[in-house]
Amino acid sequence: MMNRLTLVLMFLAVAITSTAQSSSGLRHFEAKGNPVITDIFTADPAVLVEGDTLWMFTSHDMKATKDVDPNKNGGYEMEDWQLFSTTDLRHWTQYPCPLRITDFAWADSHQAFAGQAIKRNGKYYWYISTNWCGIGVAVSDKITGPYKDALGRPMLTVKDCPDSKHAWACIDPSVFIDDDGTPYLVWGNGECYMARLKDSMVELDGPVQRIDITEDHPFTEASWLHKYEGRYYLTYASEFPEKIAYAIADDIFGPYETKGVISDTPENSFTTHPAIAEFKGHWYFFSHNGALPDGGSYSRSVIIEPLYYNPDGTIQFIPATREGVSVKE
Ligand code: FUB
Repeated sequence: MMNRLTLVLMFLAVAITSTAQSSSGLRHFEAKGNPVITDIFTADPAVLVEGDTLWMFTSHDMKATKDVDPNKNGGYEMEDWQLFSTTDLRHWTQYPCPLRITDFAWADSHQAFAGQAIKRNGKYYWYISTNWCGIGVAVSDKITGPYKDALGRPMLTVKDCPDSKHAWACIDPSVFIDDDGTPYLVWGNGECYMARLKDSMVELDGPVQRIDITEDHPFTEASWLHKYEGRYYLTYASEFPEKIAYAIADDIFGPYETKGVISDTPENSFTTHPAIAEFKGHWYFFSHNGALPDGGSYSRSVIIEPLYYNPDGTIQFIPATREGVSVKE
């Protein structure tokens, strides 16, 4: 039988543990299917696998939690980016906000659009977009930050999107390091662009090249590059409202052959935004919908589904479910 002293000691242990968690700024939660994160609105997932940990970098929609003019900022109210980690896709940790749009003094748009982070030479480089002010890059010695603007100016602007005419063409950077160690950046809205990066990760190494995507599944935005069995997969948001389509190439700069739609327009959101990664021997697809209460196209939520390849390397259609991933070890 527990005596009173034991009960008091147990209570103190619990109290001390929760205080330690809140003072460290970490928040632990369990995902109950899709959407994965239910207490803030998250969008544009980008993932980085390190050993047994999957890190997820997201945009942060603040529309539903703020009293804002619905016509302001073209509907988006996005001031910072968020970081999460998991070892089983079910138990998650959220970290103190590692990067804000105000960390980029030149970003007069004040819009923290989609980005992706990667590790190189012992540092983490986080490429972000800002709507019409261009693509920036932040750097940190630790994945959890603090991150600082690596250049003090945009790394790319609409001038680096030579075939584009609209102000928001230079968004949605996705970074990829090939097996031989060469880094690449792919980005764009309306038109898709790609360039090799220097080892410094903050400068282009060679010309910007336009990636032609055939008209059967036209390119809108949200490119994501990955490699599977020696071939390059360019996954992207197509048409509007957006679906996710993909194309495959033998050379990273193409030509890319479109292979079809792998995910339909998500529930209650006219945008969608893919990430694809292998984690613990299984492949996963990350995206967003607007399915939370108060959710919508400007208050989105990250979802995760399993992804399967056919024997010829094509990707099976990914139905949207509320169940999400089942945890696989
Ligand atoms: O989240 C803002 C923008 O909406 C992203 O940059 C696009 O990919 C779309 O998801």
